[in-house]
Amino acid sequence: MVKFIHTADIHLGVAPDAGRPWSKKRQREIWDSFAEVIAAAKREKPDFLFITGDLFHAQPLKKELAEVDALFREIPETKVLLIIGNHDFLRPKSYYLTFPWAENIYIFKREEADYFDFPEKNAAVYGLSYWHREIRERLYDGLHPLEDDRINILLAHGGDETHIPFAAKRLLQNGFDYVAAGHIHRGGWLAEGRAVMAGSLTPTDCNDVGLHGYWMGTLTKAGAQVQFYPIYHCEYCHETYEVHPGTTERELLRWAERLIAERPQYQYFRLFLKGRKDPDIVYDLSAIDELDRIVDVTEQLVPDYDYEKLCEEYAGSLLEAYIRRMERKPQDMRTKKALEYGVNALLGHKF
Ligand SMILES: [Mn+2]
Repeated sequence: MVKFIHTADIHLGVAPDAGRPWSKKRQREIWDSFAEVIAAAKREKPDFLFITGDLFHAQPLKKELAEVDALFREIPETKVLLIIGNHDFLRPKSYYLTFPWAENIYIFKREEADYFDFPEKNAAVYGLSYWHREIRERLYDGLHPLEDDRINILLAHGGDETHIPFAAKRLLQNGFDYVAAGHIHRGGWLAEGRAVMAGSLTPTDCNDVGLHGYWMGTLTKAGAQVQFYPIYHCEYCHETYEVHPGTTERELLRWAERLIAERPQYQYFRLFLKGRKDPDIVYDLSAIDELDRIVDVTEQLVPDYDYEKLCEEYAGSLLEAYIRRMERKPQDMRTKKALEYGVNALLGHKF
């Protein structure tokens, strides 16, 4: 039996929400999240820690490798298996290649599939590292484990068109017992109980919504028992407010303030205003924008025009002619949009 922890896409070094007051704090929290995984390993003493790519957001400095190496030295009983992803991909001068790593670190250093054999655990771990920013070839498809009797684990990074496309099902058919993948920041099972996309350890971008964390479990030739463990340093939430023509600025501000007050401290918000608004009102959203934990606020409002009234007001003008003309067309979504955009343009509103 093999016990393991699996994480990916930690993106150490990134400072999310650039320009916002909490950006530095979030950068530090990403390191803290990684230290939390190490703490879990210290407690749980898994045989392996799988890191399936993008440990760093960009090419790491030597001192940054010294930081992670020191963390790995805290868990000498756990073997750390590391593949390098597309963000911090290997190049001839990468410190990854020359750093004097602790003995429990196993790095896949080639872009061709390789493996580490652990006969004492009856396990073999396969993988490869990126030497390019993009790899379009399906490098995992032709890969078969060498010894059927071993618990064969594949560490993979990619899964989209420009980063080693693969289908988990195919890799399992090739004979792997478990696929631990990285790259796609939204994690989840790729094949229930047999292949998992770790998801980023903690969100690195305000569009990485939902919970993030690491995976831990046990693996035998007969199957896996693996669970997701969330890390609550940061969760991005996208929230929508339904605006109507009577909505006031104060009402919008109250809504944002309520979110900040009522929701957990670790949540950060992107706000979206949807619906219809009075065409004469321009909301000043700077007060909302200045609130803590509000990443940004986006207006996606359509003006609530009274076209009859506009025709009266602008009788004899191009605007009236345009509205009348559009009224003669079939009244589908497209006509309505065209009418709205045309009127916006003619009235000089910016939407
Ligand atoms: Mn990646």
